[in-house]
Amino acid sequence: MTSTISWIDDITMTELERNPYLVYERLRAESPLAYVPVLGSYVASTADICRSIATSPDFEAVITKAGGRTFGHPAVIGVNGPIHDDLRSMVDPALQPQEVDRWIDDLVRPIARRYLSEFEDAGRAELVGGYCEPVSVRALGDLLGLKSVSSDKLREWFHKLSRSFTNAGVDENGEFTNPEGFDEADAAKEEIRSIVDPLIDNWIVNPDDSAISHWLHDGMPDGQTRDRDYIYPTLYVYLLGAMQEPGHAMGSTLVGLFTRPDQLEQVIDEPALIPRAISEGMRWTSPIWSATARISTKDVEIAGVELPEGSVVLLSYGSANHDHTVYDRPSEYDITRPPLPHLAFGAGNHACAGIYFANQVCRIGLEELLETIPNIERDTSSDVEFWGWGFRGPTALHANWEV
Ligand code: 261
Repeated sequence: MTSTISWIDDITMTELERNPYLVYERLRAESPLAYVPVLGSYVASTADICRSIATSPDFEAVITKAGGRTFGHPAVIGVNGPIHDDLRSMVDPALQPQEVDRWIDDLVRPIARRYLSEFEDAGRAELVGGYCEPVSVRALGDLLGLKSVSSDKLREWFHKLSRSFTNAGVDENGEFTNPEGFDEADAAKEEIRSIVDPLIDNWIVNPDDSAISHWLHDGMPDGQTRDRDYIYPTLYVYLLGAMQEPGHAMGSTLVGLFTRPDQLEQVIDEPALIPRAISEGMRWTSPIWSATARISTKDVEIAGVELPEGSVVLLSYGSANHDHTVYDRPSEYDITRPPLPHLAFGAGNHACAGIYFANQVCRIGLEELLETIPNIERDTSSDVEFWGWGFRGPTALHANWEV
């Protein structure tokens, strides 16, 4: 038996986190369903393979190894069958479009205006930390019932959970190469429990309109509530992805628009184009770039690769959304491209539950920003840096305008 040393064996977490696009362009071309040693699992990188695995009866959901280490069990993204059905029945009601439409404007618009008022007269701002992230966490935090937790604290939590969840590097024995990378999230989870446990104690006896209160009570027999240990892993899913990703989506959409000043001007003149701009932003830099996985429930052959039962496959939707067989010039942000569906919210029975809510938060956030500061420009004295392989978005976005 001979073994071939491949460039795939040399992929590092650092290069994926800095810029996964070059590596993944080559994976799509040469090995679209590849075993990647540093990740300790298979990776699906094309639109076709991601979609077929996400919707296949021969696979079910599984949480990634670092994800499971971070969230514990049962997290909604990593369970199947009756537990998944129950967790979806717990989170879905508040996220239904006709429900969201009743309160989304009253929830998000005042939040957006409040953060804008902090810098609109300054003529300059760093929009990721000063606007996109605070609007994202405050909207969801208020919905969940975490009004007493500051936006800065919610931001700190998602950053710590995010770095831990994507601390995926393993050695040749499958052991984490950076076990200390989980420490900050372990500490954050302790802090989360110290703050949320007393809120739960109160919601058990005094239910209110907050989402977490509904998670505890809805669908339970009279006088019973869901166990908090059963709810926490899914709350961590929210405190990471649902807190972080609308902010990533707003930030990436703005960076994309700044690469096309003509299109930015069009969107400012015609705010009805904002949903199109957001959809293209999420295709261009998908916030959940490679954070979910499936496991084969039998031996299967996909794209010429024999996968034994029990093979874990990471769904790299951020790569699928740059598949040149689907999108022309995929690395360009362009709101005029044909509005083909993308995979930023996944597919199949584990597709995102918050798709409508997240889109509305982003829409209202960008409507308020562009209406208040229609002469906004990117501050070109510094470059925009993106970071992340599991989750991806701009780390900072400096803008300025005449006041
Ligand atoms: C709300 C979605 O959150 C996540 C999605 C995928 C991985 C981790 C998450 O927290």
